[in-house]
Amino acid sequence: MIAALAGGVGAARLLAGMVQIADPASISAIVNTGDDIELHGLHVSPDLDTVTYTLAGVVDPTTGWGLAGESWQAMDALDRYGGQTWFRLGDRDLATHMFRTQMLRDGHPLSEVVTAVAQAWGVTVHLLPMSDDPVRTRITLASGEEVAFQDYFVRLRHSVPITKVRFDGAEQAEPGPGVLAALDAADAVVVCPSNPVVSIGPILAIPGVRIALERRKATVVAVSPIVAGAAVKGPADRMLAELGHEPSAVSVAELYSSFAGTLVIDEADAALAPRIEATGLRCVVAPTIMVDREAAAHLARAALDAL
Ligand code: FO1
Repeated sequence: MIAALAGGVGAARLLAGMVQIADPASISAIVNTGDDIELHGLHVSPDLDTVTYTLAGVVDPTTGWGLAGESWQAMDALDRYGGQTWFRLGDRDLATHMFRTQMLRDGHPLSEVVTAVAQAWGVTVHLLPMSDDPVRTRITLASGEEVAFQDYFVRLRHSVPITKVRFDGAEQAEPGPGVLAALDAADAVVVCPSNPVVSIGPILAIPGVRIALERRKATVVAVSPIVAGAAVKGPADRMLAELGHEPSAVSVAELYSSFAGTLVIDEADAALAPRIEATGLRCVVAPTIMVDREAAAHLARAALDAL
């Protein structure tokens, strides 16, 4: 049994590799919900949808989110009214948010929505929201203004410096159904190559999660999302720097060293291995750029073999 901590695109790609070397039904992915957003009266869960669509083989391959071959009639029609179209919701993607919103309104927890959506797409990996309770990542910009995650990430194109990140609601949130059980029962826990601050951070902020990992640290392996000082995708390197960390795999090791036993880094960072091992983590060097599913499968294999 494998448990994975997952954010969006990088995690989804690794999981798409992992299902090629392990039985999908033996994998439980604990997914970040701090990016969730209410828009047009709909509840959107970007990381859960990115993981679901990627595992279903229907994700848009260029963006890594949303559905391939989408039409944008609703967004175009909304433009007529000057409505909010900065967060692009394709016509078929909208059905996911409509369905999720109705299930939530009918009193079903997010975890039941996730199971229904995953089943509808034939995804057999167990997808577990980190919590059924609302947790929202809030970003304080250098201007002092605090904004919601998607406002920072999409509306402002994460092109503004930040000074603080917090996870509103995390202290009061319960781990989602099956989350702690998966972390206790798994033979291996894989921390996917997602943004350590805003994708893995919210999951660790859920009461009980960090301690569950610390208890089994030796069988927790993380894959660095930072390669040669840069994020493979997104603003993780800049966020680390703006929050006072060196934008490198060494900072990832320092952030993870209390609950992970091993960090997989890219060959480009091989020279950092001594500094990473000085943080207490074992360091494994492997190709970590997932150019295709085969590369993702090899990376998943390398991560699991590291334990
Ligand atoms: N990212 C963008 O950069 N622009 C968008 O318009 C956008 C829309 C969107 C719609 C649904 C969805 O599931 C994800 C979407 N994303 C978009 C990606 C999303 O902001 C990120 O994947 C995560 O929140 C960060 O991992």
